[in-house]
Amino acid sequence: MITLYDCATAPSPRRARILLAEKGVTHETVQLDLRQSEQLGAAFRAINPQCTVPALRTEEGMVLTDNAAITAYLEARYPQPPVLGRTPLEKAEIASWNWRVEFEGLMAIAEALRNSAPAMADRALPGPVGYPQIPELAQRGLARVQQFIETLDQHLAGRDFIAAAQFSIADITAVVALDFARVVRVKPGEQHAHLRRWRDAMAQRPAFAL
Ligand SMILES: N[C@@H](CCC(=O)N[C@@H](CS)C(=O)NCC(=O)O)C(=O)O
Repeated sequence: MITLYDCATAPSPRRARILLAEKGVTHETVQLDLRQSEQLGAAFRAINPQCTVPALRTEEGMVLTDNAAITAYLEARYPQPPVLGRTPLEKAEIASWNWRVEFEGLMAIAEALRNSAPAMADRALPGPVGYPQIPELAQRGLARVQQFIETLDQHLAGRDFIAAAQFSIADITAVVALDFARVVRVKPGEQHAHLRRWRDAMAQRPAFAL
Protein backbone atom coordinates (compact mmCIF):
# COMPACT_ATOMS: atom_id res chain seq x y z
CA MET A 1 0.00 0.00 0.00
CA ILE A 2 1.17 3.54 -0.78
CA THR A 3 1.94 5.70 2.27
CA LEU A 4 1.70 9.49 2.24
CA TYR A 5 3.66 11.39 4.90
CA ASP A 6 1.42 14.37 5.35
CA CYS A 7 0.70 17.42 7.48
CA ALA A 8 -2.91 18.57 7.42
CA THR A 9 -2.06 22.27 7.81
CA ALA A 10 0.80 22.60 5.30
CA PRO A 11 0.40 23.49 1.61
CA SER A 12 2.97 21.20 -0.05
CA PRO A 13 1.51 17.91 1.21
CA ARG A 14 -1.97 19.20 0.35
CA ARG A 15 -0.92 19.14 -3.31
CA ALA A 16 -0.09 15.43 -3.10
CA ARG A 17 -3.24 14.72 -1.07
CA ILE A 18 -5.47 16.33 -3.71
CA LEU A 19 -3.65 14.53 -6.53
CA LEU A 20 -4.11 11.14 -4.85
CA ALA A 21 -7.82 11.89 -4.43
CA GLU A 22 -8.25 13.07 -8.04
CA LYS A 23 -6.68 9.83 -9.23
CA GLY A 24 -8.63 7.75 -6.73
CA VAL A 25 -5.51 6.10 -5.31
CA THR A 26 -6.04 4.13 -2.10
CA HIS A 27 -3.30 4.90 0.41
CA GLU A 28 -2.36 5.19 4.06
CA THR A 29 -1.59 8.53 5.62
CA VAL A 30 0.93 9.31 8.34
CA GLN A 31 0.49 12.77 9.87
CA LEU A 32 3.52 14.75 10.98
CA ASP A 33 3.27 17.63 13.42
CA LEU A 34 5.43 20.34 11.86
CA ARG A 35 4.64 22.73 14.73
CA GLN A 36 6.35 20.29 17.08
CA SER A 37 9.24 19.91 14.56
CA GLU A 38 8.50 16.21 14.14
CA GLN A 39 9.97 16.41 10.60
CA LEU A 40 13.40 17.11 12.15
CA GLY A 41 13.30 14.14 14.52
CA ALA A 42 15.36 11.01 13.99
CA ALA A 43 12.38 8.82 13.06
CA PHE A 44 11.29 10.93 10.08
CA ARG A 45 14.85 11.88 9.12
CA ALA A 46 15.46 8.17 8.52
CA ILE A 47 12.52 8.17 6.08
CA ASN A 48 13.26 11.51 4.39
CA PRO A 49 16.66 13.06 5.14
CA GLN A 50 15.40 16.30 3.56
CA CYS A 51 13.00 16.59 6.53
CA THR A 52 10.09 17.81 4.40
CA VAL A 53 6.55 16.73 3.59
CA PRO A 54 5.08 15.43 1.42
CA ALA A 55 6.96 12.17 1.14
CA LEU A 56 5.37 9.18 -0.52
CA ARG A 57 6.40 5.58 -0.08
CA THR A 58 5.53 3.56 -3.17
CA GLU A 59 4.28 -0.02 -3.06
CA GLU A 60 7.81 -1.01 -4.11
CA GLY A 61 9.20 0.73 -1.03
CA MET A 62 10.90 3.71 -2.66
CA VAL A 63 10.39 7.02 -0.89
CA LEU A 64 9.65 10.02 -3.15
CA THR A 65 10.51 13.25 -1.40
CA ASP A 66 8.94 16.04 -3.42
CA ASN A 67 5.80 16.89 -5.35
CA ALA A 68 7.65 16.73 -8.68
CA ALA A 69 8.58 13.07 -8.16
CA ILE A 70 5.23 12.17 -6.60
CA THR A 71 3.34 13.68 -9.53
CA ALA A 72 5.58 12.00 -12.15
CA TYR A 73 5.22 8.64 -10.42
CA LEU A 74 1.46 8.80 -9.90
CA GLU A 75 0.81 9.93 -13.47
CA ALA A 76 2.90 7.05 -14.84
CA ARG A 77 1.50 4.47 -12.43
CA TYR A 78 -2.15 5.66 -12.57
CA PRO A 79 -2.51 7.37 -15.96
CA GLN A 80 -6.26 7.98 -15.63
CA PRO A 81 -7.38 10.68 -15.36
CA PRO A 82 -4.30 12.41 -16.81
CA VAL A 83 -3.18 15.60 -15.02
CA LEU A 84 -0.04 16.36 -17.02
CA GLY A 85 -1.69 16.68 -20.45
CA ARG A 86 -1.95 14.26 -23.34
CA THR A 87 -0.27 15.87 -26.34
CA PRO A 88 3.27 17.30 -26.39
CA LEU A 89 1.92 20.86 -26.48
CA GLU A 90 -0.54 20.25 -23.64
CA LYS A 91 2.24 18.75 -21.54
CA ALA A 92 4.47 21.76 -22.22
CA GLU A 93 1.78 24.30 -21.35
CA ILE A 94 0.81 22.52 -18.15
CA ALA A 95 4.45 22.13 -17.04
CA SER A 96 5.08 25.81 -17.70
CA TRP A 97 2.10 27.00 -15.68
CA ASN A 98 2.73 24.56 -12.86
CA TRP A 99 6.25 25.94 -12.53
CA ARG A 100 5.05 29.54 -12.67
CA VAL A 101 2.48 28.90 -9.95
CA GLU A 102 5.13 27.22 -7.80
CA PHE A 103 7.70 29.95 -8.32
CA GLU A 104 5.53 33.08 -8.46
CA GLY A 105 2.89 31.82 -6.02
CA LEU A 106 3.95 29.17 -3.52
CA MET A 107 7.57 30.27 -3.23
CA ALA A 108 6.57 33.92 -2.87
CA ILE A 109 4.15 33.06 -0.05
CA ALA A 110 6.87 30.99 1.65
CA GLU A 111 9.31 33.88 1.26
CA ALA A 112 6.84 36.29 2.89
CA LEU A 113 5.81 33.94 5.70
CA ARG A 114 9.05 32.24 6.60
CA ASN A 115 11.04 35.47 6.75
CA SER A 116 8.58 37.16 9.13
CA ALA A 117 6.76 34.64 11.35
CA PRO A 118 8.25 34.58 14.87
CA ALA A 119 7.59 30.82 15.00
CA MET A 120 9.90 30.41 11.99
CA ALA A 121 12.90 32.31 13.33
CA ASP A 122 15.98 30.44 12.08
CA ARG A 123 13.66 28.27 9.92
CA ALA A 124 13.52 30.62 6.92
CA LEU A 125 13.84 27.66 4.55
CA PRO A 126 12.51 24.13 4.99
CA GLY A 127 14.99 21.32 5.38
CA PRO A 128 17.61 20.09 7.80
CA VAL A 129 19.64 23.34 7.86
CA GLY A 130 18.26 26.24 9.93
CA TYR A 131 18.63 29.53 8.04
CA PRO A 132 18.00 32.95 9.64
CA GLN A 133 15.20 35.20 8.46
CA ILE A 134 15.86 38.16 6.15
CA PRO A 135 13.08 40.69 6.82
CA GLU A 136 13.52 42.40 3.42
CA LEU A 137 12.70 39.10 1.75
CA ALA A 138 9.37 39.05 3.59
CA GLN A 139 8.56 42.46 2.09
CA ARG A 140 9.51 41.36 -1.39
CA GLY A 141 7.62 38.09 -0.98
CA LEU A 142 4.44 39.95 -0.09
CA ALA A 143 4.75 42.17 -3.17
CA ARG A 144 5.26 39.06 -5.29
CA VAL A 145 2.19 37.34 -3.82
CA GLN A 146 0.06 40.38 -4.64
CA GLN A 147 1.42 40.39 -8.18
CA PHE A 148 0.73 36.66 -8.46
CA ILE A 149 -2.97 37.25 -7.70
CA GLU A 150 -3.12 39.88 -10.46
CA THR A 151 -1.29 37.62 -12.94
CA LEU A 152 -3.55 34.67 -12.26
CA ASP A 153 -6.72 36.76 -12.45
CA GLN A 154 -5.76 38.23 -15.82
CA HIS A 155 -4.70 34.83 -17.11
CA LEU A 156 -8.03 33.25 -16.16
CA ALA A 157 -10.11 35.77 -18.14
CA GLY A 158 -12.04 33.60 -20.58
CA ARG A 159 -10.50 30.38 -19.22
CA ASP A 160 -11.97 27.58 -17.10
CA PHE A 161 -8.60 26.02 -16.24
CA ILE A 162 -5.06 27.28 -15.67
CA ALA A 163 -3.56 25.48 -18.66
CA ALA A 164 -4.36 23.58 -21.86
CA ALA A 165 -8.16 23.99 -21.50
CA GLN A 166 -8.37 21.03 -19.13
CA PHE A 167 -8.13 20.21 -15.45
CA SER A 168 -4.47 19.61 -14.58
CA ILE A 169 -1.79 19.61 -11.93
CA ALA A 170 -1.49 23.37 -12.52
CA ASP A 171 -5.03 23.85 -11.16
CA ILE A 172 -4.15 21.82 -8.07
CA THR A 173 -0.99 23.83 -7.43
CA ALA A 174 -2.82 27.11 -8.03
CA VAL A 175 -5.70 26.31 -5.66
CA VAL A 176 -3.23 25.31 -2.94
CA ALA A 177 -1.20 28.50 -3.49
CA LEU A 178 -4.24 30.77 -3.54
CA ASP A 179 -5.71 29.24 -0.37
CA PHE A 180 -2.36 29.37 1.40
CA ALA A 181 -1.90 33.07 0.55
CA ARG A 182 -4.30 33.75 3.45
CA VAL A 183 -1.43 33.12 5.88
CA VAL A 184 0.14 36.36 4.65
CA ARG A 185 -3.30 38.04 4.54
CA VAL A 186 -3.61 38.09 0.76
CA LYS A 187 -6.98 37.12 -0.70
CA PRO A 188 -8.62 37.75 -4.05
CA GLY A 189 -10.79 40.88 -3.93
CA GLU A 190 -14.01 41.88 -5.69
CA GLN A 191 -11.91 43.04 -8.63
CA HIS A 192 -10.51 39.54 -9.20
CA ALA A 193 -13.68 38.14 -10.76
CA HIS A 194 -11.95 35.63 -13.04
CA LEU A 195 -9.92 34.16 -10.22
CA ARG A 196 -12.97 33.88 -7.96
CA ARG A 197 -15.07 32.23 -10.67
CA TRP A 198 -12.33 29.66 -11.29
CA ARG A 199 -11.86 28.98 -7.53
CA ASP A 200 -15.64 28.54 -7.08
CA ALA A 201 -15.66 26.04 -9.97
CA MET A 202 -12.74 24.11 -8.44
CA ALA A 203 -14.67 23.89 -5.16
CA GLN A 204 -17.14 21.61 -6.96
CA ARG A 205 -14.45 18.92 -7.10
CA PRO A 206 -14.56 16.83 -3.89
CA ALA A 207 -10.75 16.55 -3.73
CA PHE A 208 -10.46 20.26 -2.98
CA ALA A 209 -12.26 19.83 0.32
CA LEU A 210 -9.10 18.03 1.47
N1 LIG B 1 9.95 20.47 -2.69
C1 LIG B 1 9.03 20.15 -1.73
C2 LIG B 1 8.82 21.27 -0.71
C3 LIG B 1 8.18 20.71 0.47
C4 LIG B 1 8.08 21.69 1.61
O1 LIG B 1 8.62 22.80 1.59
N2 LIG B 1 7.34 21.24 2.63
C5 LIG B 1 7.18 22.01 3.82
C6 LIG B 1 5.71 22.06 4.24
S1 LIG B 1 4.75 23.01 3.12
C7 LIG B 1 7.96 21.34 4.95
O2 LIG B 1 8.11 20.14 4.94
N3 LIG B 1 8.42 22.12 5.90
C8 LIG B 1 9.17 21.61 6.99
C9 LIG B 1 9.90 22.69 7.69
O3 LIG B 1 9.54 23.85 7.52
O4 LIG B 1 10.79 22.37 8.46
C10 LIG B 1 7.72 19.75 -2.39
O5 LIG B 1 6.98 20.56 -2.95
O6 LIG B 1 7.45 18.58 -2.37
